Amino acid sequence: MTTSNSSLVEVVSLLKAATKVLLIGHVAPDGDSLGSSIALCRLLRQAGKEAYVGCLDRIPPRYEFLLKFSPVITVAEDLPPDVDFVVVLDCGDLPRTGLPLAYTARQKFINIDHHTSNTGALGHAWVDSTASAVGQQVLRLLDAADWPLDKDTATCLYTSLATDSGFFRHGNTTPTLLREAARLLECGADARLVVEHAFERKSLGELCLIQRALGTLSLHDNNQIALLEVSLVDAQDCGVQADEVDEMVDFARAIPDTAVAVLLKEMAPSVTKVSLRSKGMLDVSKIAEHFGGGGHRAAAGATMPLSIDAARHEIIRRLAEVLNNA
Ligand SMILES: [Mn+2]
Repeated sequence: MTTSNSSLVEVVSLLKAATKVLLIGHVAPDGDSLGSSIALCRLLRQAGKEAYVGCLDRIPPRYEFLLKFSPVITVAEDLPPDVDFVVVLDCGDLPRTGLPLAYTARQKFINIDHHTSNTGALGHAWVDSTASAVGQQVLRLLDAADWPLDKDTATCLYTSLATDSGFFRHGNTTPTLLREAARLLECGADARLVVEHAFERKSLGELCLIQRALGTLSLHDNNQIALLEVSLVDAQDCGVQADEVDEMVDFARAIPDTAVAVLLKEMAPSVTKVSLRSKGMLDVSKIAEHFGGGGHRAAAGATMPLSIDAARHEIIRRLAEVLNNA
């Protein structure tokens, strides 16, 4: 799926006509899902609407600074019972929002997303896989709606653009992304605040877990695959939630001449999350989809109903198959 201007126009007119809206991203929230939801909430409130942000999963400490820009509903009981639309941002499938089935069953949906794996099946969908972050889509939306951009909303959108591009390091760092980030800075976005919290911050526990995870580094298939692991025991010992260490996969990707970096996180004895990063050659979203997940060409992930040992075996086997047939 790529950009469709008609869906942008449709989404703008639906939101302009709405009076009460809930914004929600995905579980295991990141800077894009939170930054874009909070930014859109602020824009809708400034346009005189009743708008709420929901996030029914733990917000990682590095993104807590965003809460000063808007309150966030964190328990399902506090969700507004009847809204004109639930706007789902940065994911396309309802289970990923964490919303209870009893709640979603009676809602209408707008979906704003940039994942290639999104088929556009959720409500009024605006899927633009050319966008590097949903924050860019929100920026286009506010222009199309002719809504003003204040400095705090700009900071939320800057968080979204910066985090989804790995602070302007990943392959999705396009000229457009940089121009739009510059526009956000011109509007007063506090880039230093975002960098300090969302990028530089590392708790003692996180450093302890990185130390342990680096000890698990293994190379496979003629060094084409670099793999790191976080066990449940190590995460618990260090007092860190496994969802806080996703960027650890960058250590594996740093090794020259590897084709793909893998991070395995043991979430429960037979639940393992896998994060995949490629250097461009390999489309890892295809690998993730094979295991029921999704993502982007260079960054993707899946949750596997397997022990960490079984997940390691499956992932290496699948990657080797694809790499050797490329
Ligand atoms: Mn995103």
